[in-house]
Amino acid sequence: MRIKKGLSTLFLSHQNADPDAVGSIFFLKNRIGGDIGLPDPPDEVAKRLVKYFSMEYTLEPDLSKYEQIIVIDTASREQLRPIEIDDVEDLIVIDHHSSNHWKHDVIFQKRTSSAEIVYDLINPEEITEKEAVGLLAGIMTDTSHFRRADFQTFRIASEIMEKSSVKVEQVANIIEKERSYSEKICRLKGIQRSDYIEVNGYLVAYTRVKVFESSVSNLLLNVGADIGFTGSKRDEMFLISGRVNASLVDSGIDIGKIFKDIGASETEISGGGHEGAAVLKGIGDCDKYLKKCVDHSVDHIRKKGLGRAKN
Ligand SMILES: [Mn+2]
Repeated sequence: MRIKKGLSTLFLSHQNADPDAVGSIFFLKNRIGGDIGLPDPPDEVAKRLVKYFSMEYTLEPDLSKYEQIIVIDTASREQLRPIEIDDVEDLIVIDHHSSNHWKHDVIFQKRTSSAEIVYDLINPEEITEKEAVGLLAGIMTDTSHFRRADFQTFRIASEIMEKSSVKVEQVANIIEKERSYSEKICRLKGIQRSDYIEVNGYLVAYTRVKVFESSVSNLLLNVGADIGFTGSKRDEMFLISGRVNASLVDSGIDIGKIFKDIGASETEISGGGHEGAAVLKGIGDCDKYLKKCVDHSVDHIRKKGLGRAKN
């Protein structure tokens, strides 16, 4: 399984595409050419990148038109829905999520971002400013601004900066615009409506908002929760964003796996992501699944025998 130049190529990535997805696709598309398809519009931060790149994508790609399909930063085919993909011969999956469960061969590496994998795949001698911003944006957002970075992250970030003269601040200025008024309101309401339970000294907080679920889950951790869940519902659908702080991740709590397990037990639900950040979504009652998320994480804390003094 090799990426081939000269074939008509379609790039795909996951629902609610993040800067790692968009930045990695932009770079690879620049190098080998092709079209971009997404299941739904990108997340708020990735939208800023799309605008900066003047990147075009389609929400309803015709898969039969292409000789080669490259799926990036996507742990499972469920995360491409409503785009349905068969096991076509020239399907290439590039991913770094430990929850990856494609049955297909995957260019998988345990890296902190997909941007690092595509950079190493191409190993470019030169890199344009936009490419550099895209890759660095993916690396920075997937590592929480280098907090989860390892030595390979820094090697690649350093090479990209050396080859492009792009600095971290320039990327930060693009991806860190002031929060919109509606996001600020959602964050305030999220805190207002939040509740929490305590288990063995750990705080599990949960709340509901209409949008900006991941922003509100991050906020729950910022204000002191060890685990945060933010649910939203739209018509029949619900979406829950989950976050776990670094110390619980180090103790073996993996919210990506917890969500994947919940998703695997029911047909209308899918879940996945990273150890510290993941999404559960599907058709069903949001409150019921919020409670399920809380119950599962409490079980995991208890089963692992984790405990902490309340000081
Ligand atoms: Mn990623």
